[in-house]
Amino acid sequence: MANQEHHRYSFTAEWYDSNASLVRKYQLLFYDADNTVEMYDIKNRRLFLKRSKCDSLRYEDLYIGSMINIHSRQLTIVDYADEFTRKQLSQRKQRTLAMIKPDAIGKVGPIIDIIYQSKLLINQAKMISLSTSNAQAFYAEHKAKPFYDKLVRFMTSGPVVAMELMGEDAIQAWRQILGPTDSSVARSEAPGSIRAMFGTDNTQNACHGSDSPASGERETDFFFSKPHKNTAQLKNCTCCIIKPTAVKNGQAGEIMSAICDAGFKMSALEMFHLERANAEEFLEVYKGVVTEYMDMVSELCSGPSIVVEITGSTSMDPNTIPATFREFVGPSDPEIARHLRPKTLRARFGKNKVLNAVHCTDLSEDGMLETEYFFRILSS
Ligand code: 3AN
Repeated sequence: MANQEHHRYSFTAEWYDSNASLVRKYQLLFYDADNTVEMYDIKNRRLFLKRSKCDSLRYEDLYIGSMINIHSRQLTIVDYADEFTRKQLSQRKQRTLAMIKPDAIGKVGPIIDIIYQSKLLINQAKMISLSTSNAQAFYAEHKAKPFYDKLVRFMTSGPVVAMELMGEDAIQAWRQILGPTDSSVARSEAPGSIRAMFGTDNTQNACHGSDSPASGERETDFFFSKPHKNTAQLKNCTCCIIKPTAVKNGQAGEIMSAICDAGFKMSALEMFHLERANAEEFLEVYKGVVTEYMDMVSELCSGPSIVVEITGSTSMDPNTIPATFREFVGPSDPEIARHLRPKTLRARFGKNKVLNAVHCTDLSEDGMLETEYFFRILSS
């Protein structure tokens, strides 16, 4: 530890005070030596929060646009507040578009797991079906190429998952993980790469990655700056939320793989950065019923969660999906789950009653309602 350099990072952060209906601005200081934070109220020029520990906040969470939770208050980082922080952190923020193509849609779990094993951060994610005109526009630069029509047909043959990845040198890092364009070349030259493992040839090559900083910006904007219809079917379904702590711990890919291995289908998927008011509204039925309600709310808005619409394989009775999935998720307390039902998701991935890795719909009749809350009401 002796030689390790420690730093203080400084940001401008905003908090929406719903009581006063106004946005309050703070200077937020983060000390990486002991994971402490300190806050100053900018307008009133006074200390707002004296330096104190905030274990849930990590260095990786500190970037412009990030929503962070400090002692149950949800703040958005809007700017760097000094040159040191700007210099140090702006290098890390390259964006790239990663897309899981239709041929690899059954491999979303393993692919997301590979991303979380790398140093890249998933900042946004959404499953969509590309229309022909969107696919043509996305690949406009290849319009004159002989494979263009085939490529457009392939890209519209089923759903894709678009993701904004962020990190230092994200474009190069993701292309390295992808391997060469042609999957058979990938198998000989980069056998551990995604295209080697999950691709077929040079069109059906599992995933896409931006090839330059300019295309990284353009392509992430293409998917995330305007609305694209999600793939939710909103019937015969149930709702699964991979909660922020599980996402932060890099468990989302493994959880998705476990869900698919158990025979469920992920028919829609989107990352949500829930605001506190939405978390409270969604969990309202537990208010006054479950003692951990407030902690459950805090957990649900403590960072990005990945929400999945779960449907069944053809062999499953569609009416029983919420109940069958709930069985598979297991008792809400992971300690109990580990004793009684060790193969369930919460037994495998949960820590305690609040940090229990996943939420699933409790009552069968609510499966559709909860899925609608995310994929119809909140989905952009
Ligand atoms: P990459 O995705 O590796 O950057 P690009 O940008 O040259 O490769 O090509 C875009 C997409 O076009 C590829 N992902 C692949 O699906 C398809 N493609 C590229 N070259 C060929 C080819 N020779 N034949 C068929 N499809 C191709």
